[in-house]
Amino acid sequence: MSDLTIYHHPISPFAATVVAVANHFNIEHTEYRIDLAMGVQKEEWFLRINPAGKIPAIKDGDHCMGDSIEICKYLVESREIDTAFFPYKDEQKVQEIDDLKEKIKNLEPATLEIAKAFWVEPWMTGSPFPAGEVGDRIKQDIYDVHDIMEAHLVDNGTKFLHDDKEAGIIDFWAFNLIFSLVDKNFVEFDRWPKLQKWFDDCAQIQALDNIRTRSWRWFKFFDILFKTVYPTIRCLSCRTLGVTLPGQ
Ligand SMILES: N[C@@H](CCC(=O)N[C@@H](CS)C(=O)NCC(=O)O)C(=O)O
Repeated sequence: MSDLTIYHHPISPFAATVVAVANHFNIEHTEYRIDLAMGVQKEEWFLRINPAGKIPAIKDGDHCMGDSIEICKYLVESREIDTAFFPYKDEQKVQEIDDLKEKIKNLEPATLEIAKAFWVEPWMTGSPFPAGEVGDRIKQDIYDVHDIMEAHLVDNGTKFLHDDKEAGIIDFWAFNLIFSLVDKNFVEFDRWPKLQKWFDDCAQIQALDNIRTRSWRWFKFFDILFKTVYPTIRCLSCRTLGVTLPGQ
């Protein structure tokens, strides 16, 4: 058995990034699913692995850490995989990669906000979908990041975000976040042709295609759970108690 354990949840785009990178570089590992709905990420044993109480996290022998990009950097460096994916020996390139991440850092909160507002909350709590201006406002944050990525691809003239031939650490991270929204039809690329092309190129990479397919299956499973099982339970328990919840 491998000494590396990746703590994840199958519909977390951040965890998907780490699993995809481990698979891309054939890094032997074991996956451990954290039940986020049950709050396992806040249990004491897990907080010892990642004090932030979030997935992804890893335990590699005695070394524990969290944060998707930091984990990916660590995996590549500790296994001495010195490629354009993350050329850790080249200080200037590492700085460029960090600057790029900084430039599009809003991708993280914007993705979480859309997933929460358009998926988790409506299906889990029965609250209404954000429609019209409210919905547009929530999507605007991600579209601002799309603008930045489109401009970066045009200026850089590269196929991927920081290299022309090989997808890199930021491509893996950004692709996983973006497909989690694209596949649920929450966002589209009509106004961003370069970004669309970048997305299609990333989608050809085997490890990314595999994790996307797996996430999609789990998404369908949770969709059924949220759309049918939870509302039925809510409806039955409300009838029993004689109360009406918003959205019913
Ligand atoms: N910056 C972190 C974000 C990780 C994150 O937000 N993970 C979410 C799942 S998608 C989580 O664990 N949420 C549980 C919680 O906040 O209780 C990363 O890149 O790893």
